[in-house]
Amino acid sequence: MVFQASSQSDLSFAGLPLDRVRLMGILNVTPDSFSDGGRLASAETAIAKGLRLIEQGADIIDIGGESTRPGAAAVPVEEELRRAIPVVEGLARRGVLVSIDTRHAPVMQAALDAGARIVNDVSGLTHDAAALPLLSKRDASIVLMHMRGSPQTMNSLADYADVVGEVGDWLMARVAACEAAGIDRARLALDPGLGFAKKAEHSLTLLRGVDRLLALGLPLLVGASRKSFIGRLTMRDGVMPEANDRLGGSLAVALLMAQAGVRLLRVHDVAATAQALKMLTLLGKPSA
Ligand code: HH2
Repeated sequence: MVFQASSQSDLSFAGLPLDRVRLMGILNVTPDSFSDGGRLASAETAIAKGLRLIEQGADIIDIGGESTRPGAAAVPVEEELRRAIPVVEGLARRGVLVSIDTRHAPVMQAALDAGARIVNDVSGLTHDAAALPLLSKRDASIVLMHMRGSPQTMNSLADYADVVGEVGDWLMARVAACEAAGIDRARLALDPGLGFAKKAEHSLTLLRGVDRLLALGLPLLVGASRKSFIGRLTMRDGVMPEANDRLGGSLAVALLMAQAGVRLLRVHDVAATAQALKMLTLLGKPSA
């Protein structure tokens, strides 16, 4: 199979040259991600986990205090702040490049004040009207992800004639909205939002059509790690592998995306992904 070279290697994101694949390690600070109680213990546990992900090869740590899984209940902003900000502060203080995964302007603001340098918004800065004006005054880098509706409603909105084209058009409209608000496109990365208002077939089509998304000319971030579409597409005897049992599928997607020229991957399993990418490079199939 011949993969077309892309120009991602000429780009950078949040100060990281995209001359090679960069891993965004996922650090969820939702209650179900902690086995023990106690907020301080939770923050310390999360900071230690973030540092471990960096040792394993992550370039960015993406901290999220609100689950955006399909059907997940919304979390009050105060609670999201209490969960995420001490962890942002603890990791930023240790020199980690921190991304805050939030749809809420007050959380973006507090995270940037605490040292985060990337805002990762699954709503592409559409959820909170205060987000664009806020970010026009700050110099953070921004991930614009495609979705429709909210985590509560998105599954019913997965209806596309040309999912790659429609997602690309929507993302470029968000780039235009950012530029109109005074945000330079050099600060932006795009993300097709696998699994967000997408049926499994849509996520597959987006991955197969990644060249068209790369051709948009902005850094492209892909988050397939442990997503339910991998589980749904790899069912055995009608049983879907649990999130923890989707590493094989997640690595397959990561390697194919790297070969296609994607330079930003959002992953849970940093060590395994870094090892797989190392082998890809050694085998003479470095990303384009
Ligand atoms: N996926 C999730 C959350 N944030 N951000 C970006 N840019 N791209 C993604 O694909 C993306 C994202 C999925 O969130 P959730 O289902 O809560 O699980 P997890 O954070 O463990 O991936």
